[in-house]
Parts: sequence; structure tokens; C-alpha cells
Amino acid sequence: NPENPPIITLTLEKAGILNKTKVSENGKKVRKNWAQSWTVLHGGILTFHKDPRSTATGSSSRSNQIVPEFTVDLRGAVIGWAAKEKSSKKNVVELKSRNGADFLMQYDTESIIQDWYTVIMDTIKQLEPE
Ligand code: I3S
Repeated sequence: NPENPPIITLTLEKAGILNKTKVSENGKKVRKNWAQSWTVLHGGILTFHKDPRSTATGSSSRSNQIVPEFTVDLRGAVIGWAAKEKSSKKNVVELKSRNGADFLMQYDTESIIQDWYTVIMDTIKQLEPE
């Protein structure tokens, strides 16, 4: 019905601790730097925040909780289980953003990473044009 365009409501939200590293930026490979991140999915945007417990400078820890280290717009992003050669770690998910920033996300507990995989996949699908 053209008089009632669909209103897309992004209801999928999640937050938790994950291991992550950026692997490419603007389509160019960058050196891995695995670190624990407070990871938040809200409104179709995924943000990685430095774990305040892991920062050397205590003074910056408060702002780290507010200002993300990385922001990934999930519109047009692609998620998949990472191929063996991408990492020696287990349970690794690869997230490729539309702007050429790629990340690996990992957690030893399979159910934790499986839940993230599902919620990110469902969000990407919600953001796809009809
Ligand atoms: O894919 P790579 O380069 O073998 O990734 C490993 C390296 O980044 C390594 O760091 P340095 O090369 O800077 O020392 C990390 O410590 C490893 O964790 C990386 O591999 P995994 O397999 O853990 O993703």
C-alpha cells in the first residue's frame, strides 16, 4: 500500500563482552590487535568500546564507556563464520562492513558467539530493502 509505507523498527538490541580485532580498513589489510571489547548493538549500529578494565590510563576509562572505539553500520554489512586461515582461534565470526572495515569477533563459549551471529544476521536482514 503506497499510502502506508512500512515503518521499519529496529528492535534488536544486545550488549556484552567479546574479543575483537579489526582486520581491514578501507578494504586494506591492517595488523590484528585482539582485545576484549564491550560490544553494543543498538538501532542497526554495532559499537565496540574499549574494556575500561584493560586501559592503562584510568582517567580515560569513563569516556571509553561512552565514546566507541569502532562503529559499524550494519546496513549492507556481511557476516559469516571465519574460514580456518583467518584465525587460529575458535568460534570466530567475520563482519564486513559496506565501507570496507572488516572485523573478527570471537568468544570461546560457542553459545555466546552464536547469539551474536544470529542477532547481527537478523539485523542485517531487517536493514535490507524490500
Ligand atoms: O593472522 P595473523 O597475523 O597470524 O594473526 C596473529 C597476529 O596478529 C599475532 O600478533 P603479532 O603478529 O602482532 O605478534 C596475534 O597475537 C595473534 O593472535 C594473531 O592470530 P590469531 O590466529 O589469534 O587470530
